Parts: sequence; C-alpha cells; structure tokens
Amino acid sequence: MAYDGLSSTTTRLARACGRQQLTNPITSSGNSLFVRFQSGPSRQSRGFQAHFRQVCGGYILTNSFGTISSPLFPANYPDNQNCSWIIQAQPPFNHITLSFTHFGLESSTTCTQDFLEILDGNYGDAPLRGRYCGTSMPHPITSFSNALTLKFISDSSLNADGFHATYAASSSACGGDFHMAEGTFDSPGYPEVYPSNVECVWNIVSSPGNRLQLSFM
Ligand SMILES: [Ca+2]
Repeated sequence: MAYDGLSSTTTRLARACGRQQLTNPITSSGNSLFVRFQSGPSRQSRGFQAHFRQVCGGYILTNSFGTISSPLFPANYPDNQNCSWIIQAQPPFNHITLSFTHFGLESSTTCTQDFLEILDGNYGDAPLRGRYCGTSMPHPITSFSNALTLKFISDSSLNADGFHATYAASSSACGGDFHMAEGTFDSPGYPEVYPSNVECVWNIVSSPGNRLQLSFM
C-alpha cells in the first residue's frame, strides 16, 4: 500500500496484491510517500520491484498564500522538465491569484522551446490563460474557476533561471492579496474592456518597517 505522506494515516494512493499490475506510476502531492508491504503466514511469492524518482510539480490546496518556482530556482532549471502544479483554493475562498516576482525562460518567438502555461482550472484541458517564455514578466492572473494549473516545459538545450511567483487564495475573481515587496496588477481583462458589475479588492502587505508606494501607469 502506498500513502501520500509520511505515515499510513494520510491518503492511500494505491493498494495491490496477487498478480495485480500497478501499471501507472503513483505520484505524491508533496515530497513524501509512505509504502507498506505485508506478507501473510502461508505461501510466499516473488514479491515486487519498485523504482522512485523525484518529479517536479505538485497539488496545492490552500486557503492562504505561498510561493512556487521552477526547479532549482534561483539556479538555472534543468533540461527536459515537464512539471505540473495545481493550485486550488479551499473554502471560504474560491479563486487563486498568481503574481510573478521573477520570470526568465529561454526565448522563442512562439514559446515552443521552454514555456510556462497557465490554465484556469484543475484539469489538463482547462481553458488556457496564457503561454509565456523569455523574460517579459506575465501580468498577475486571478482564476475564474477555483484553481490554476501551471505547466512548465523545458526542452533539451539552453535554459535560464526560471520563474518565481506568489499565489494567494481569494474570494473574488478579481483583485487579490499580495504579500511581497513589489508587484503589478490591473483591472479585470486589462488592456481589454473590463466587465460590468464587478468589484475588486487588492490587499497589499509588504514586510514590517517599510511603506508602500502605488503608481498607476
Ligand atoms: Ca531550453
């Protein structure tokens, strides 16, 4: 049996016996797995062989805020990465805001070498909010659904120092919470026309002993 964490009190991810084949890899949501093998008193068999490896990405359930970054950040990310993070808001919150503090990926005109995709939802073919590469910092994104999915791909050559972002759960499809020293935000849909009947609130908190300066561009 395999559990998602450090003990058998966490979510069970798989259970197998007999000649059952576990054909799909089991992936933890965090950085630990707990695996338990038990044999009975009667007939023995050949057992199993398993392999584990660290893979990037994760499933983050949050009613607060945190940070997310490319593998090895602030050092250069490795080649051939295929990472997927799902950040999902927990009640009472139902939206996620993602704000970048650093962005540096290999540049290509159509973002086909290394890129970051942000999807609005917690499933693989959720609506695409943006595909990013190079060094221009993406605008902050707030989900319309209760989750954002980040897909980070790097190819087999040329890399950079990657990205670092802050995420925060919020109760509005616009606005957001920023716990950072510097950032940008804009009205919903900017530079397109904003929708009618929306109210957005931004809460901005920097570290103690500092003031905040706000400039409208
Ligand atoms: Ca590359």
